[in-house]
Amino acid sequence: MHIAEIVKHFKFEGGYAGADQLASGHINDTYVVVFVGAGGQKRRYILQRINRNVFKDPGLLMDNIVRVTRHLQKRIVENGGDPARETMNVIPTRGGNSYHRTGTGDCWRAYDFVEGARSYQKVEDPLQFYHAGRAVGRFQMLLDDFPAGTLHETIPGFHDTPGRLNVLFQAVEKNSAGRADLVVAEIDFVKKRAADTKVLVDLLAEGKLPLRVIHNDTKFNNVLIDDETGEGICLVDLDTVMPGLSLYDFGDAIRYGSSTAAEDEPDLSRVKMDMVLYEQFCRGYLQETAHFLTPLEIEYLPFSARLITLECGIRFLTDYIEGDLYFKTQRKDQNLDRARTQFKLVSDMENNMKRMQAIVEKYSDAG
Ligand code: GN1
Ligand code: MG
Repeated sequence: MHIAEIVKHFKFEGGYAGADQLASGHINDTYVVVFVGAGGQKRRYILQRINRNVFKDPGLLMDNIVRVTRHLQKRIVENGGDPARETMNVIPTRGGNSYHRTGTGDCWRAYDFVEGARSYQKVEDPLQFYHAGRAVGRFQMLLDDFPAGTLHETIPGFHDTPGRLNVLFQAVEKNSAGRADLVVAEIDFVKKRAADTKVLVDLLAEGKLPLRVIHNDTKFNNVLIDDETGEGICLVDLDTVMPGLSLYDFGDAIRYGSSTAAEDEPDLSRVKMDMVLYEQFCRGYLQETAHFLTPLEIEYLPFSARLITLECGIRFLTDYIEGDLYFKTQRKDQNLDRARTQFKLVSDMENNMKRMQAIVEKYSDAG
């Protein structure tokens, strides 16, 4: 595939001057493409190939993204913000579509590149995580009047945790890569927590928790941080924007950002739940959301971090057992390492539950 060919299909300004591939995502292929205008000025864009193994219907996915980013633009303008910077903006194709399909069926889409900002793989300073909390909270706040039920469920059952557990059990049963015997302890860890997997889906089914528009992938490296102010500008990676629970976004952000180590750290003695980071995220998140979240949503925030971390561990473990078919891997046992870090964090959170609850109470009272 030639990037120089793909870029011709998009409404980019200037002449194509090159592309760099970004290596961080587990799912799509991402490039930064550079264009140069007549006066020599550079303009950058994000170009991505959508992973068709994960996203079966790119049209529905892009429809979600276009509608949500339009809504964000409107609300940002109403609030006196800068819509070119505080949300991702889709660049259409020359034919006016939100994505380009090649002759071989690959699907590509493009965004404006937000200059003067970057994302980080790891939190470098607790204040950064406070700003990430504000960015995640603001995303939910700006979408609180969007009719969540009208969005497409592009990955059905994305946070159906009991469903994810069943898929794990099926993978163990099938043992297609012959790895199930290597992870008996991990499977046992999950089995002991099977009851937890039902808690939030049951509350949703009973109508006790509201369905909202959520991002579904609030890892710290999906928050753009302003180079000058250090503030969280906006969330990137909007592929999984779908209807869901606010709790999932909070939980996923804590899962990834509050860990003292990388998601795939092989040395578990380095993996811990950092309570200082947890507190900073809560402070930022609740500053933006305490006024509209329901009391039950607030009550379940600490639990959601534990649950989403367990769920992500279940997904990594399943993929390991199935022979690494879903998440990109760069080395042997990477998915197993990922699963193990998640389970270590779950244990840590279980031991810290009381403190995690007290911190949420502290910042929601002020809200
Ligand atoms: C995947 O796209 P990326 O790499 O940020 C995954 C998330 C997981 C995450 C774990 C569509 O996210 O659900 O939480 O990896 N995305 C999808 O790092 O499955
Ligand atoms: Mg993603």
